[in-house]
Amino acid sequence: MTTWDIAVETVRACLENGVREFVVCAGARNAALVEVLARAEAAGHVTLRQHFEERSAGFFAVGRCMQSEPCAVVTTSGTAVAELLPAVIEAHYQGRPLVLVTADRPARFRQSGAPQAIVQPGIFGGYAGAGEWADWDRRSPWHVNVELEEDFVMGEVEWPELAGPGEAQWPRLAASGLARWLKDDLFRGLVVMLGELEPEDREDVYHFVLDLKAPVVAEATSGLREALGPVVLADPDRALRHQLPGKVLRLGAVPSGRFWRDLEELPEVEVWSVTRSGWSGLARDSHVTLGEVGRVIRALGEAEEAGDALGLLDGNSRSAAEIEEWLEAYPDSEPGMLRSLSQYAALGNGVFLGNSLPIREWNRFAQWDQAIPEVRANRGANGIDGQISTWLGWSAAREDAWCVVGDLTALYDLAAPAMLGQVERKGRVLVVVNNGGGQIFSRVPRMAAMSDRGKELMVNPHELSLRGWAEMWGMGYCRIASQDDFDGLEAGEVPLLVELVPSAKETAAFWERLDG
Ligand SMILES: Cc1ncc(C[n+]2csc(CCOP(=O)(O)OP(=O)(O)O)c2C)c(N)n1
Repeated sequence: MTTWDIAVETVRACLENGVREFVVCAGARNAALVEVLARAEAAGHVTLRQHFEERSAGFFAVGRCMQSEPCAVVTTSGTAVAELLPAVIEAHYQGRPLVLVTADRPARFRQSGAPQAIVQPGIFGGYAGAGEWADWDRRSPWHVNVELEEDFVMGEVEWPELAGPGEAQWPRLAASGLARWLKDDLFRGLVVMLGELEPEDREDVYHFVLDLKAPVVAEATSGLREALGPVVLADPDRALRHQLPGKVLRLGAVPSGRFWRDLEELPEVEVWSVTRSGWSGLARDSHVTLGEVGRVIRALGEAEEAGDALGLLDGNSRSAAEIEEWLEAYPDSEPGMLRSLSQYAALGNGVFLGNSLPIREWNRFAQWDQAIPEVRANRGANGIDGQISTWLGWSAAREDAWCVVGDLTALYDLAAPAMLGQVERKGRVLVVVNNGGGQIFSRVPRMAAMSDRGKELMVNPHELSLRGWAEMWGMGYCRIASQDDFDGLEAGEVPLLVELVPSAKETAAFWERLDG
């Protein structure tokens, strides 16, 4: 086959397997693929976007896959391929259909030291499947490595009759064990923990949880944190530390809260997870049901009321009132500013939360009155890399999309805004909580005993402002250093960068009151 024919076949196979979106990262080696894709775009078969930086492109594609459809990244050969590894790992742990189409030099170049010739087959290890397309389950990364000569002669392309995108493959559903478990020993206290839920799972989870009437720990990414009302624990990490439940039912992705981590050391608490990713999220024994959460719940039938055997919800209004009191007392603290920010963001059309403090503080301190249409995060491998890119991918077609990340997280993904010209811009707001470094580490108790130099190495302190970065990419800019500055926050036609600068003094005082 000629290089052109191989390129045509590769793109056709992608189309036949339901891949309709591509992020192109060009180089000499993948020029034939790029040209075939350009023609597929002209024929109306695909959506193309481009980026010069493969790491960012990979995460952007992970974000696109959050819409349940596969997305491919198309790279040239060499280290361009290696740049995709973090996104592939994230997609592996999230269970996303990320496709990697990597141009390679012909096999004879391998281990020769020739330019841009590295060993590409298997480069993603166990994090991506490869081989016959028929073996792809459409819910995990898939690698297509294509050997191409650099010179090629272009020909015509005939497009196949395209079927629908194809369904993800799931193992056979078995819910009877879980149904029995849910009825046993309810006197020991059942707590439901909600991690990230796909939008199509939410309705079933919502009704099931309300029927169960058990206390709920609802992460913002479940999409049900606000909607479930009085059964949601206002300060779950504190409530559960004092009163240990006998059983935990987790629905959705692995939760980010403290209590989930504590479960590692609490083998007496039985845990059953129902999850699309299949990960138990714990290194100890627990039960896992792999499947679409909504379908598993429907298979359980009517939920029997479990109730609140331990009275965990009794102290709920007191906990909530206490948090409100400290948020009001320290309005310019990081939690205080996040509370105000969440009131603005709730008017938008979805929020993406960065790892580190944003996701934890949002879960604990964001407003409770208004349900936000969708909240997303990259909780697969919990990296701080590629966050802005993933947000842009997830919200590419969405107006009024918000993102909240830490300053180091933003500095990690400086090339992400290159995509701003290829996505919806209206009402887009990127909030960077600039607390001068990785302040999550200053909240870790065991760090208190570290030397000053040790702490400095952990936090990466800095005094940078992101104003110049906003200007570079044509974003509006707004600095918020106190509650009064929120008056200047107005989203518009141009993406807006909000640099949120909390008071370190108020933040320290807030935490001392809450934890003290
Ligand atoms: C790729 C990657 N490198 C390192 C880490 C370890 N890490 C976790 S949080 C964090 C600091 C994040 O700082 P920032 O984005 O400013 O957020 P803040 O802690 O201030 O909320 C680091 C370095 C990580 N999670 N991922």
